[in-house]
Amino acid sequence: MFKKVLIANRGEVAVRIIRACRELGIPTVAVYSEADANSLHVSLATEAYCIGPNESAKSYLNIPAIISAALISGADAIHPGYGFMSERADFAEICAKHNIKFIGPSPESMQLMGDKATARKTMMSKNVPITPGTGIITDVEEAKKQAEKFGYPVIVKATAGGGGKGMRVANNAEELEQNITLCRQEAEKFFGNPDVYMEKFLVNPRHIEVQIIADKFGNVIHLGERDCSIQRRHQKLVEEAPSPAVSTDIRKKLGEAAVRAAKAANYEGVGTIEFLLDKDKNFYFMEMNTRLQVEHGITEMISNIDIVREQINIAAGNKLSVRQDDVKLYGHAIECRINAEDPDRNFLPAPGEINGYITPGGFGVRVDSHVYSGYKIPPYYDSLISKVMTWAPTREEARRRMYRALKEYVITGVKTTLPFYQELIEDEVFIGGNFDTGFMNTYKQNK
Ligand code: MV4
Repeated sequence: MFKKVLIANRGEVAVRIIRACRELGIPTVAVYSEADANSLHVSLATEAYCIGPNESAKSYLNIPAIISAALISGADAIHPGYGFMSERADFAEICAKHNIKFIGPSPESMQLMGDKATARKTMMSKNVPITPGTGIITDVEEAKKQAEKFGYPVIVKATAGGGGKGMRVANNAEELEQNITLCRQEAEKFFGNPDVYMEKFLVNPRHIEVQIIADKFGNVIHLGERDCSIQRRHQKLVEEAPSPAVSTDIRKKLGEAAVRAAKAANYEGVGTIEFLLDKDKNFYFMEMNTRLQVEHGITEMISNIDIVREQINIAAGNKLSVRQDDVKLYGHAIECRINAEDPDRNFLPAPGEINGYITPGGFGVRVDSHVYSGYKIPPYYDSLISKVMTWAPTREEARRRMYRALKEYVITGVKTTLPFYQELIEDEVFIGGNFDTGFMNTYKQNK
């Protein structure tokens, strides 16, 4: 096992990882920016190093400072969490050069999945369903012919993009030509790679993602799906597991496709295969997230498997502790991401000092957070305060428990999205479970 793990992250995920390390008996190293000196991850870790000023670019993305902290402290592994360095193949390579284990997949797997056109090709070769589409577009006239064949609308995507960045929908040939030009310019500017490709555009699908875990011995398991359809501008708001739209039969097919996808990438570690599900219950591979995800906790609740503990164990070279046949999914879990944002002002970030704080508790309730009464939310990073998760045997019980937990939760001093969720959880479309990625567009209009 590792002698010491450095957590190259902040906020609730840093706390989550420190907790897993503690339970494994591994000392931890926190790194922090000047703005985060009073953050909970700093006091929970065994030791802590300031790695730079407030801005992420000078601290949590500062590779020399992070590597120096690892070398000085004698950490033999780095956990990148999510965001920041978590999907940077170059960072994983630098870790390897310094004899530090990057807790995540190989740089090669990350690169393969980071290039969306290559990922699609790889999936196609392993019979993982993908949307009708093209490879990298080289000839605009040829692209127009292809689009006629698929039928409009189509979506132009940057191969280096992902998570909703660098994509544009076209409804006709004229828009397609414009969007290819615009998308190429944006892709060059944001990702340093102008290559774009095209897919048939699915209108208001569900966002379904499958959690997988793979060890270095070629064992790959899946832990079922999460439904992340309720999102706003590609920020997830509510996630649940299992999806109300997925039957036992589809779950098996999704899980098997996800395992094939992970094997195709020679994947090692924890990861998520993102699919879109259409009205006829056809699913299509979208992308793979080669990291631990924010919403992993709801999968832990229905599977009873500690995903971060497995992740650290696997990175240390151990075998998966469970086989697919041992995975028993039970009950239903829901997560609400509570942010320091003003829902009445278009979710405007609302940093500041929390001066009163009472968390919900009781059976089936989990709150993952790094905040406390007196904590100042800095304006430099994302505005996530906490993740409220509830579990119960059925969806309706988990939903009612969520309502109860959200009503118990007190956060004063800053505006939060708590009131927004208290309303959403009682929305009749949400109660019915019959929603898709268009949910927030219609929800807003009716409020
Ligand atoms: C799509 C799509 C419809 N058709 N691709 C956005 C995030 C990225 N992972 C993929 N995305 C989409 N790709 C085709 N061919 C619709 C989206 C999409 C979306 C996907 C999941 C969750 C929310 C979304 C919101 C808008 C668009």
